[in-house]
Amino acid sequence: AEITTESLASFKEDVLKKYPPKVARKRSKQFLLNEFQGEDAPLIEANVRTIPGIITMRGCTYAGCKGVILGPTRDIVNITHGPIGCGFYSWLTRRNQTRPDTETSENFIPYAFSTDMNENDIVFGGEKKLKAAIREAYALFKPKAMAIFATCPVGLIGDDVNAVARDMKQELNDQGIDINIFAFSCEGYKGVSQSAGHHIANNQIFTHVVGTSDTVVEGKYRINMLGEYNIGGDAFVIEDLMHRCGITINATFSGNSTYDDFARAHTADLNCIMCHRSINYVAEMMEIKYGIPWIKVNFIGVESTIKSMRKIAEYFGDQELKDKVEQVIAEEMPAVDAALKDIKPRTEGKTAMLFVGGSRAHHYQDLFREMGMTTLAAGYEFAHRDDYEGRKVIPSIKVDADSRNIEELDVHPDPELFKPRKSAEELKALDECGFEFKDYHGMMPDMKPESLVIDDLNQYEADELVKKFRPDVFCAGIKEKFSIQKMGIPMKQLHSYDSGGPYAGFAGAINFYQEIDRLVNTKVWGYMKAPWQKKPELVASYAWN
Ligand code: CFN
Ligand code: HCA
Repeated sequence: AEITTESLASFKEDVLKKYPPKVARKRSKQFLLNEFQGEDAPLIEANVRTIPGIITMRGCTYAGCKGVILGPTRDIVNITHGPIGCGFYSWLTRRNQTRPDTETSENFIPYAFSTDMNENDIVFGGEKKLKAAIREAYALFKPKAMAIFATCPVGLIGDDVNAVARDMKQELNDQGIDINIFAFSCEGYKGVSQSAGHHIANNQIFTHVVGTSDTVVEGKYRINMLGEYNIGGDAFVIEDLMHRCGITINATFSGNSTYDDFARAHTADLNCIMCHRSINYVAEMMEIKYGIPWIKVNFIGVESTIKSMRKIAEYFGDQELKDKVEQVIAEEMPAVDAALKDIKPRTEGKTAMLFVGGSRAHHYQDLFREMGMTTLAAGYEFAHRDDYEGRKVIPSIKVDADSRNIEELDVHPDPELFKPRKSAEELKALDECGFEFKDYHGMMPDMKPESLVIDDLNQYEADELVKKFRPDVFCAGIKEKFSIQKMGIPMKQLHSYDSGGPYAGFAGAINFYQEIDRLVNTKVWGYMKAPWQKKPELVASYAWN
């Protein structure tokens, strides 16, 4: 169909017609034509249960906790308490890259640790097996920390992972071993999606690890990079940019991260949040407890990268830093301009659809915009309303500035070393200074009016979207990849980046431009039909020969 306001608007109607009335009513609230006008954001229902029977794109709570937040950490032994599939399918599939900082530093990421529960454990309980696994893993690897993750059957049979973690920490500590062991009740069914898993991971990391180390990483401008998971090496590009600007990264959550990163996170001057959806909870808690302000950054897209670098410089306020940032930007831009000049004549005017996770379906629109491409439809799998609409429109989730009582908190035995980074008054002033520290634009205000915004897209709707509008590229995950390609549409995975990346920063943007150019201009999609499917008489001639 031709892409017009009318055809996009009527799409919703057509799709919903196929559902039973009750399902249609529910789905219709998660499905809208974007007409974002400042404060009058249209309401979208998000973070609600998927209707059983619908083939959702979503993953589970365990995936969000173990796979996403803790998975990229190098030196914590992450033990999955569950059937082997849970551990196996969350093992390195996310393409989070690692680079140990010394030859001797630990890296357990190449291992999948699992209790491999079977029928016996389900019937008689699996706690003993879990304890044995912890003893065995300690004997083999001597890690400084272990994390236990509950899967669906664990919750159903009632194994208490938290009690096991407590007991085993005690047992090993009693032997004079310095180890931290903590558990996550992140059973897959616990929430409606990965999102609940993020929250559980944030809470436990904050409770058990953040603030437990005295190490201070020296530097003039010291930040934590939150919500950047180093997929395809993105974090390496960002680290390089920060390094060249003279900015020190004190901790990352959690791309290529270490236990010590988390433990000393409370000593940074500023928290920069890349993926708000997955890590806002830790940032919020660090602000309340340690007085560390947080700001949103986005290193996907050249414009966003520049904006983010300037925002960090402006926070610190030093002219020296501002100059350095401008210098780094100036060094990077010629290559970006050259790449755009090359590819844009071939990408301008093309169309994209993005249905990914909880932040990328928004962030990657910037890259497409830079290439002159239009996003026709987009949505998250599991983000919340604030990610769609922009934080500003939901004041209830904003920390009430007056409730910050950081001065009264006994933060650390050495108050000189660990005094709150900012006082409650200073934080309040930052909130109110209008410098866009906290505010960010959600997906909807950044998208063209009259584009489709669909939450928790499912397979039927994805098929219909592609059949009707035939975008030049469709972006989603591995489950969508082949059904889309079979319809003759190029498909780019924005989770794992297929085998590509990095796409962050300037170097990453250039990579992305070039890959998308190749993808949307290749002729291969014209060969979807075999010659004899187009010309049946060929069958006869082949048979004859
Ligand atoms: S790396 Fe992140 S950027 S953490 Fe999150 S919301 Fe997932 S694993 Mo897949 S690619 Fe995706 Fe985001 Fe944040 Fe990744 S868009 S779904 S849970 N996600
Ligand atoms: C997850 C991880 C995932 C899955 C990606 C995909 C990832 O949700 O458990 O569906 O292709 O990025 O690896 O989001």
